[in-house]
Amino acid sequence: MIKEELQGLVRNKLKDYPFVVVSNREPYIHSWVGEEIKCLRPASGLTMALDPVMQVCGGTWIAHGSGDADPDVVDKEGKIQVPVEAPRYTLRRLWLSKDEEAGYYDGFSNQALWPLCHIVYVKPIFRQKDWDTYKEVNRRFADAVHAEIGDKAAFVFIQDYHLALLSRMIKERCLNVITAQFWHIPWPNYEAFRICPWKEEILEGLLANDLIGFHTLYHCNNFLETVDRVLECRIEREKYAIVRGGHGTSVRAFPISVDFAGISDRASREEVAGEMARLRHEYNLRQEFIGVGIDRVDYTKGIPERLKAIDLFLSRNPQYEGRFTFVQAAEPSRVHVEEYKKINEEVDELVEEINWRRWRSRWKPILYIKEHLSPVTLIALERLANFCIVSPLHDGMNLVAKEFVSSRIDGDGVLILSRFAGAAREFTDALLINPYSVDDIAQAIDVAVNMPEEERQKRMSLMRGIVQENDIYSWAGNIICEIAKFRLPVS
Ligand code: GDG
Repeated sequence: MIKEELQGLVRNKLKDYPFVVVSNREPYIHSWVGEEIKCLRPASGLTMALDPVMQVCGGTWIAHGSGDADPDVVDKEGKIQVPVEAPRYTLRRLWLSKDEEAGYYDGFSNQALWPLCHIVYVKPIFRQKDWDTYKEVNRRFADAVHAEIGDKAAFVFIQDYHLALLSRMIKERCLNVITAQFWHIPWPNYEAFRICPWKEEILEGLLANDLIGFHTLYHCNNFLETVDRVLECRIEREKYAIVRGGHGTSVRAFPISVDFAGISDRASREEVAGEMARLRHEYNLRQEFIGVGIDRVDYTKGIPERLKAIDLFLSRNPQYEGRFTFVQAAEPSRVHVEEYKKINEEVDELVEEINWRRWRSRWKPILYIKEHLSPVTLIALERLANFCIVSPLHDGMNLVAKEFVSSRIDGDGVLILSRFAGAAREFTDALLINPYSVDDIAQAIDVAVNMPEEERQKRMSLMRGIVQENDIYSWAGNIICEIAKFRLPVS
């Protein structure tokens, strides 16, 4: 879908009703750098995907203001027009105290719900205090939504697992509102979910929505099954709907995507060519084979397994020594959480150990770039690579896979992709791997570096076709069409 079509759809379907997006993470962060304020884009799949949609739809995005310069650039209601250089929508920032952040974000969201939903054998931690803070912060978001729309009829689009109780709280405050929620991470099976001490409240909170979206039908089925086992309700399986207390919630799969045309266009620009030259020069990236991985440093992303696979590949194929470099771009995230400190240390040590054992003269097998990179640098890295490894142990979708494909305007490059990423459902032409098997990843690297050009081009062309057809605008368009089916509220 093209942007203009989405614009038309929004006008036609949502009419003049206010459209409000709510998420924990904000799409733009203002930070002090010396005497200057800089505006950054966070490394987050959710914000990367939704920002282009909001730029087309307009409206208000309510999110936690997390930058140290955020309060310095907003008006008295916490609002700023973004993108700053060419404003298209309003960002309304909500402020959280350190204790609120610790309990709601680091605590319940990231130490309980995140591991609970991903099932990668990291034990969820359920603390009563974190849960209480999570509820309190959800209430604060509901107050912010109420302050934004009052009693006006409106559509509210809630994002992710940080705000599971929000829809219910909004509906207690605002009478004329339709809410939809998109759950960006996997929904686990009932056996995994049942250990949550507050499972009933979470499900009741979610069922206040008129529509709930997941990336895959598999997650929708897990959700229906969980609700069926936990709550008194009617499941209408053929309609993918749940009725509880007279209120109906539709459950649908909407595989998220990226701005294919925007990325492809950017990839063809001079600034990306310049950045590719800079990277080659600065990091001495002149080897015959370049691999790339781009991730937030998270224990779900399978980074250690991938690095061990590079090591195994080189042990089995010593002829590639000096001819092969793997670039791992890694942005630290959730650094206050213990498990994230551990994964950071594990990756640091692994890179150091493999490079120490294998280096020769100016060559090291792994180039580890542990910093926030600009979108131009990320596209340049993707274009430089012969192959990209996306190896999460479990992932709702994984946008890096789709960004890699979108940036390959040359139609070349091989994608090595985890079977346990939502993206694997669409990318059957990637080299699909079991990310728990180092051997499997090493074999896929072997296949990637030996794949004939014709086959690479064929596979890449099929994958590009898929993202082009199902881009982020069609994702948003499909959700908007679904939301608009509900009784439009009366102003
Ligand atoms: C959640 C779900 C789902 C990475 N490093 C930098 C940077 N990134 C960008 C990537 C990509 C995004 O961050 C990461 O997106 P993912 O989809 O891989 O993962 P999560 O953040 O875990 O997202 C996931 C997603 O929500 C959307 O629904 O796909 O399954 O877990 O866009 O390019 N961006 C910048 N600098 C970096 O250094 N600017």
